[in-house]
Amino acid sequence: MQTVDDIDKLPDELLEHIKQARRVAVLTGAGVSAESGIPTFRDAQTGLWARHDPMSLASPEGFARDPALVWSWYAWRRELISRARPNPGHFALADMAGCFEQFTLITQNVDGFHQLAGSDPVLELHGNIHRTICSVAGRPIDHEWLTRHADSQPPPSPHHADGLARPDVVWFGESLNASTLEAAFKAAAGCELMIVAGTAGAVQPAASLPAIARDQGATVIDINPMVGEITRLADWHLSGTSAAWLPAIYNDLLSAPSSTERHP
Ligand code: BV8
Repeated sequence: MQTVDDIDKLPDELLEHIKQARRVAVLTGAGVSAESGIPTFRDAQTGLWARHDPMSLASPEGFARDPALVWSWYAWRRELISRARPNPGHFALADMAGCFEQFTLITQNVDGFHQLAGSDPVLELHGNIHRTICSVAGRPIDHEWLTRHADSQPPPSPHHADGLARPDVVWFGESLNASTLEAAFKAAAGCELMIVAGTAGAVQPAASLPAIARDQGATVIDINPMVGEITRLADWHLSGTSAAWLPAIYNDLLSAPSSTERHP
């Protein structure tokens, strides 16, 4: 693994790998939204939430134990997200998608910032905090219903007598959406380049994607100010923030010939 910390000069060898790639997969984690002001998942949650373990709140057991607390935690996070905006890292990923023949964006984040920055489609492995479902039937609950029943925390479900409103996110101990996960595995297995940005690589099965890419011969880039699980298996570690490195990569790509010129 080679570490690069000079944002102004991507090594020629790395730039060549990026320019020559036809099929690219990207895996993002909470670090990509850090510069939008969203605390990363394992950051000490600020204020009211400092005394709670996010791992226990983001679980079916935590919701069953105290639905009002979990509902309020997600309401706090939704409020934080609604006041924040995507950062240059999100926009650079949306922009660079057009530089490659195949570009698959896979995220562990639930904030919807990739879509807000223009990325489409986005494989949301862990769901989306802005969507709400019934805790029993799993069916979507619309905002109009939630507003009408805002006096209950959480609101009841319109789909099942025993159901409650819960965020449409994947909690610890819950399975991921099978087709989303299959698409992510397929992208990791078929890419020539995987860019991993802003993740500690601590949560499965998302954290297995970079190893799948590496094992089939892809070049793996880890963008992170710290060294973590992913760094150890990556070919390149771009030491620094995603809001700095992703635009730098895109700017270097812009100086390259267009994808059709590159791949006649
Ligand atoms: C499942 C939604 C079947 C909710 C989340 C195999 C082995 C061991 C354990 C397991 C396994 N398989 C399953 C498990 C259990 C569990 C798991 O992985 N546990 C871990 C903790 C050991 N996995 C599951 O339960 C998954 N389900 O597999 O179903 C099953 C079930 C049970 C048992 C077996 C099989 C479901 C996991 C999904 C959980 N839901 N989110 C919500 O958000 O509220 S996970 C949540 O935490 C996030 O979505 C994200 O995935 C994760 C946080 O990770 P990161 O994104 O990496 O964020 P983190 O804060 O950790 O790190 C931030 C990084 O950014 C750091 O490296 C930092 O240096 C960097 N950074 C900071 N600033 C910047 C930056 N980088 C760039 N720029 C910056 N500016």
